[in-house]
Order: sequence, then structure tokens, then C-alpha cells
Amino acid sequence: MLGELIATERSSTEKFRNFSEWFDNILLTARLADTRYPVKGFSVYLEYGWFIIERVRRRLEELLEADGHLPMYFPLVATLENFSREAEHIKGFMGEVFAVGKLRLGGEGEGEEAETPLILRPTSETIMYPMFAIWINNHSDLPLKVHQSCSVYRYETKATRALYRVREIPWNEGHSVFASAEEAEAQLRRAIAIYKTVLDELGIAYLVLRRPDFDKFAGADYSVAFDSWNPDGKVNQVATVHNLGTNFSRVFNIVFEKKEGGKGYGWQLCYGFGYSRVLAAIVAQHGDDLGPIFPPSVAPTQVVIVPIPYKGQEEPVYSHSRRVYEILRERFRTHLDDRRDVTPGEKYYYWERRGVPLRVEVGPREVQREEVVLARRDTGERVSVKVERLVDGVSETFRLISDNLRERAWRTLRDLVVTVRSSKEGARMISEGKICRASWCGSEECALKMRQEMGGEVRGYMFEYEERSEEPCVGCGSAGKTFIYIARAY
Ligand code: PR8
Repeated sequence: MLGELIATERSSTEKFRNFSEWFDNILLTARLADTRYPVKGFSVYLEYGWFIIERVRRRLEELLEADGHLPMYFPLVATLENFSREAEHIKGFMGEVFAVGKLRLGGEGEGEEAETPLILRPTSETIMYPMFAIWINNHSDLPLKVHQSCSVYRYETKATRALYRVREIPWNEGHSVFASAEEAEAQLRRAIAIYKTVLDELGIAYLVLRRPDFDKFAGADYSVAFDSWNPDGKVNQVATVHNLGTNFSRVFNIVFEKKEGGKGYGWQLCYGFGYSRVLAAIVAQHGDDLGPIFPPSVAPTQVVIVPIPYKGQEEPVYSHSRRVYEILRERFRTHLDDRRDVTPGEKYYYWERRGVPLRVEVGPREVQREEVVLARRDTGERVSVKVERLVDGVSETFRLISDNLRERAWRTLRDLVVTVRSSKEGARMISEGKICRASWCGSEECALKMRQEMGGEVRGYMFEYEERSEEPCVGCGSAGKTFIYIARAY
């Protein structure tokens, strides 16, 4: 219905072959982040990067709040004493904590140290839960569901990487407390559904895996993670949902009077959504050799209008472009690039590298026919639309772009997951950047053996449905129960 169609194939070989370089280039040219800040693991989020994170944040918070989560903000610092209360938690995090040293560098009392040692939150369980203990006394105080978007600080010891592995981590954390294990379990599934909605709208493809017990969150009963694919074969864990059971409520004394009488410990969950990693996933999954392709829902600039003036017909082209701009700016984040000293070709290149999903071209022919040309960033397809149908045409094209990005991302994920029948085959596949799926008997020993032999990390097994295996376990050869996923990871 959108008139003539000229399709061109776009290439994305560079991002698969040379991911690091491709990604580093994009960070700055697409105005996402500047990594030249002089502290390792900390970088500056630039206007396009932060805009996208903000959009994602708003959408996630909207869904969390519709599900009954209260927005709150808790302090950045914890006392070392509170932080140390849950034994497993401290074991898991101690090596990654930023400790607050001297309180002041000058003035009277210079060099003074805090009465009780303080740390920067690496996550907020030990900051929130002492307060939960004050607030929760009766079954009528439950459920309690809160969320906050903030940054947490982890002294990552693995190599840091912009957006993927940072030391200042912008995220949203949700925390909830229930009167029963069943209610907590039901909420865990709702949290997963919320994260899926956000990721699906962004067209990101992922696996929802239950982590093996040896890799669960420090202090959790079990952990479920969203692993998104990355062009270099290292999966990117964008979000996690943890069932804490009563492990924390016991040490923080989150106790309530039960409806039926007697006291009970609260059943707790926590879940985290990593904004910088989600931004990385948008760039990495949707981009091509030219640069990023932003889904229209979050693109900082959704439409760019490029006038194509011909000698002697400059003014009608510019004024038609302006008219088109006035129509589009009402509905979309639109930019009119009417720079006179830059050629249309240069403008195309400039905006393509900034990930703008749709270009509107206006030349003399368009002026004459009361039309514009819509050029899709994702496929290169160009179609003509009448000015009177402009807004509908753009909305419809946005839908097509979003669907195409999503479908492409899921297709790639399906291609990346390969079922392997031996560790040797697994090792070869992992070196080729694949995600291995291997029949597994369920024992920790075999999972660790496969990890060792294949050279990837054990990511876990399907959480939302059971994948039955009829094949022998790749680790020990005995009967397989399910499939385990092994891949390199960030
Ligand atoms: C929790 N407590 O802490 P989690 N760089 C970028 N993103 C990161 C990094 C990093 N260094 N570390 C973690 N993330 C629970 C849940 C409250 C919230 C992101 O869980 O340790 C990842 O996307 O699993 C990770 O899935 C998410 O934070 C939650 O971190």
C-alpha cells in the first residue's frame, strides 16, 4: 500500500567479525557514551545513550508501578555491620565492595573516619531490609513491593567493558515481601513477565534460564536470569530475578503476625534490570555495519528529514521539507537537517550512524507530487507516501521496523544456539561464538565438567518450560534429564 519499493540488503558482517572495534566506534559516533573518563569502570553517558536509558526506565517503572510496586529511594551507603549480616551475601560480594574511607579531606576534623565503617551499595538488600523490618509487623502490612532506579557500585575484578561490565551500574531494583512462599513464587513469575514485556518491546532476544545452584545470587534460594545474545558469542545477562526465600528475613528480622495467629518470616524476592546492559543489547543485536539501529519506541531522533535540492529548485524543496517537518514534529521526535553546506549523501551517512530508524527524503519530484520518500534504516527500503497520509505512513513504517528488528534478533538467537553431543563439539562451537545446548543428567559435577571441557560458563536450564532430554548426558553418558546451556559471558 505504500507505493513503490526499492529494497537493498544491509550487511552486518563487521559486527560479528570484529565486535569490539565496531562497538567502541559506535559508542562515541552515536553519542551513547564517552569512555575517556579517567576512572576505570566509570564512563559518561552521552545524550543519545542516556535518552534511551531514560525511555527504558520510564517504561519499566510504569509496568512495575501498575503491578503495585511503590517507587522509593534508599540511601547510597550501608553500614558494614548491616551489610555483613547475611553470611552468603557477604561472601558473594565482599571482594566487590567500595569501602568509604576517610569522611573528609579538609576542614576541622580532617581525615575523620566514620564511627561505623560504611560501604557504597553494591545492591540494596542490606540497606532496605532493616527498614522493611521496621515497617512490617502484621500480615496486613504485606505484601510490600518497592522499586528504585539508581546506580550501584561494584568493584568488578573481571575486565571492565563500557555498558557491559561497569563499576557504576545504572539499574532498577525491585524488592518484595509476602506472607507465603506461594505468593512470592507468583510474584517471581510476574516480575519475569514485566521484564519480558520491556525487552520484547525493544525487540531484544534472550533466554530465560534458571541458574545452576553454584551460580545463584549470593543469599538466594534460586536465581533466574535473562541472557541476551551478543555478536561476539558472549551472552549478556540483562536482568535477573531471585527468590530469596526467608534467608534475609531471618537475619533482618522481617517478622509478621500471621492471619491465623503466630509469627512468620516474610518470603522475599529481589529482581534487577541492568539499564546499561540493555542499552548494549539494543546496539549489539539491532545494529549493522553502519552503526546502531534504534527501535522507534526509544530512538532519541525517530525521523530525520533530508531535503534534496536541485539547482534552481532549492526553495520549493526547503519549504516543502519544512511543511513536512511541521506535520511530523507534532507526533514524532523529528529533526529537519536543512544545513546548506552539507550534501544529502553526507547527511544520510551522518544520521544512519546515529541509528535514526527512519529518513524522510524530499526532492523536486516529491514537491511536485505532494509526496515524500520514507527510507527505512533497517532494510534500506524506500517507499513514497502522499503528504496527506504522512503520519499514518510513518506510524505504520515504525511498526514494520520494530517487528523486523525483533524477528531478526530472534532468528539470530535461534541460529546461535546449537545442540552439541560431546564436550569436544561444544568446545569447537563455543570458540565459534555459539551458545551450546547439551543434554544433562542434572548433576553439578557434570555441569562443571562441561564448563571445564568446553571453555564456556554454565548459564543454566530453561525456567519457563521443561526441556526433556532423551539423550545421554554429555558429561557422564548416563540418562539425560534436561538440557543445559553453556556459553561465554560478560
Ligand atoms: C542483584 N539485588 O543484585 P544481580 N555491569 C553492568 N551491569 C551489571 C553489572 C555490571 N558490572 N553487574 C550486574 N549488572 C539483585 C537483584 C537487587 C536486584 C546488572 O542481582 O547481581 C545485570 O544486568 O544479578 C544483572 O542481571 C543485574 O544488574 C542484577 O544484578
